[in-house]
Amino acid sequence: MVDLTIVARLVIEGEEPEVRKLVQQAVTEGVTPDKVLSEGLIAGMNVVGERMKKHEMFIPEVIRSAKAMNAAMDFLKPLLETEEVNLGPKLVLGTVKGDLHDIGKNLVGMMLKGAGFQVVDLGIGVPAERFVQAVVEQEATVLGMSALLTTTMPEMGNTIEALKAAGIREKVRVIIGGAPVSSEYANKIGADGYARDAARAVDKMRGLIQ
Ligand code: B12
Repeated sequence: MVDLTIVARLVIEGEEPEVRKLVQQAVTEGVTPDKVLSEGLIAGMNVVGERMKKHEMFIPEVIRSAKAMNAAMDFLKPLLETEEVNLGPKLVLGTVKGDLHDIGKNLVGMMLKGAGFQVVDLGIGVPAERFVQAVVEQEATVLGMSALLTTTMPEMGNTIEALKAAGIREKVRVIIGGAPVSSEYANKIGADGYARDAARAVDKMRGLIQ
């Protein structure tokens, strides 16, 4: 019988082929996919988040862990969907219009997937109206926006205004991030939260949706 704590440890170590193999084996042995997800993959990524915050793990290692988790998720996701398991809160994520920086945003997306969120990544250069459309279509609970340029930061405020104009501002929590952004800026534009890195983004999002 596969020990799920070993799956978690292999996620932390970023051992993609082994994670995938053990996850498949666990399901074959009759462990439910949601149990594999929560006690193996998510448990591992939670440790990764904590270690990242304490600077005990660095970005390349975090990306390795996230890739290991994502590879196993490719196998688990169809099974979770047929089981009608609650896949977790849905987040629409993107880098704002005029901005093509996506390394940090991608890391945030990976960590959130690791934490059990469903992430709809709209990519880079996303205009306000596209964010609004995606929030409606996806029935998202959270909207996450990234900006790395002082010139593109105002797009976050523009998107919040567009959410208000569409009458859906109250339906979605808005969290922002990126090097030039701060919690003061989040307050100024009326966002619900800010996080300075991917590990804290997970904590913040969990707090926001409670
Ligand atoms: C890599 C990089 C690029 C790459 C981007 C590649 C890519 N695919 O992303 C390239 C070379 C393409 C690039 C282009 C440009 N860049 Co550039 N770039 C950088 C650099 C060196 C690193 C950014 C990065 O990836 N950091 C690593 C990640 C992990 O950190 P992060 O992005 O901050 O993300 C973390 C947090 O911020 C947070 N976070 C991020 N997003 C989100 C979202 C949410 C919802 C949450 C909660 C948290 C969160 O969590 C992340 C993970 O922990 C920075 C310098 C720097 N030190 O920041 C300059 C920098 C951002 N770039 C800069 C500039 C000026 C440009 C250009 C305009 C240059 C030019 N003249 O062409 C163009 C802009 C093009 C455009 N329209 O966007 C300036 C911005 C200055 C300013 N204040 O506006 C910087 C600061 C460099 C500098 N010191 O001048 N750049």
